[in-house]
Amino acid sequence: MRPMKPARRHTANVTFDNQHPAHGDARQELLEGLASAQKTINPKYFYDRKGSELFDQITRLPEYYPTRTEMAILDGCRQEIAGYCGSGCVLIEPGSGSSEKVRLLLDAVLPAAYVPLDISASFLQQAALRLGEEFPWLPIHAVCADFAHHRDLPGGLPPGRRVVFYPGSTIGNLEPEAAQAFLRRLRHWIGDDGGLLVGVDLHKSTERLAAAYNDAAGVTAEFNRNLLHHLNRVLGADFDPQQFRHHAFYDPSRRRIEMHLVSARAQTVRHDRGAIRFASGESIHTENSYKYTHESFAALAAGAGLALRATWSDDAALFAVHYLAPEGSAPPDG
Ligand code: SAH
Ligand code: AVI
Repeated sequence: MRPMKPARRHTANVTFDNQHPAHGDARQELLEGLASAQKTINPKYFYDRKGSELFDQITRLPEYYPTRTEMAILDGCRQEIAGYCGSGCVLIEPGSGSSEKVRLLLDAVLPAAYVPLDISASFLQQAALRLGEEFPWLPIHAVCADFAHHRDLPGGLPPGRRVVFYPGSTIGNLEPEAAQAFLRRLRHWIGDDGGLLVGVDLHKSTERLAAAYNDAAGVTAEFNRNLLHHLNRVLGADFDPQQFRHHAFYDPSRRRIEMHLVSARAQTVRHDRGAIRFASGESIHTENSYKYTHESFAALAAGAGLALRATWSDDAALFAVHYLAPEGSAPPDG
């Protein structure tokens, strides 16, 4: 990844604000993770341009039920959801990716503005421009940033009730304590009168979950290994992705999918400031994807000062969409 200078670009109803973190921050974080006893990389590093494209392919795989299930829920309940959001709100989406899901809500919610927030700069910019052409009435303020670093909402947004749209169970990629801290931050973003529409993947059979992260076409494996190409660019390293095997499994006791890259042999990877040694079979832990029940998610949200106002799910109870509001705040019609 080449470092990108902060930039602001305008195209009709779309602005693009590039606040991508500096290259040096990423280097330090990555090297620290690779120096720990269990080598670990933050899953946000999946999302270079190629990683965002591969994730898009994952969302269309037969085994990966979350995307189509959540889209069906949003599609079926959009009017009810709009009632909670309230028209004229400012809709903010952390981890917006292709901004595919928000399309299902826009004509019902009629927000005053949409703020897609993502770490994958060129993918975000292109997605925002496409959305802007499709919805010319909608002001779009795209912000490329690491959402974990933003204590406050990006500046320069229009006034209006803040509603955060956080679909895809992206919250599941955070450790529960970090997820709760992030919800607390979102609670701060939305103020006392805002809301949060969040998509959560549900705990279910180990077989179903393991299949979703071990697709027959091998796209998830490619997504996992693509991380090493990203690392090669950031660290000036010589990882050979073919020397690492994709490994994903569900741990029902912790209710999480774990993804790893397992070294196929003993090997030394060089980077521009040193070397990293791998024993045969040693892994880099690349992602956790936590699954929740309605109760465990409600408890997580309560710890962040947010109360469940509504829950929508599919008949097979694969996925849930929750509307949360600050505890003690008035209901939408109150
Ligand atoms: N919301 C979309 C995409 C989910 S994939 C959907 O529901 O399908 C997760 C998205 O979050 C990716 O687009 C990725 O680039 C983004 N992302 C992950 N970690 C991030 C971080 N720390 N800051 C900003 N964006 C992040
Ligand atoms: C973005 N996130 C919610 C996906 C997930 O299911 O945890 C990322 C992913 N990893 C492998 N497949 C999809």
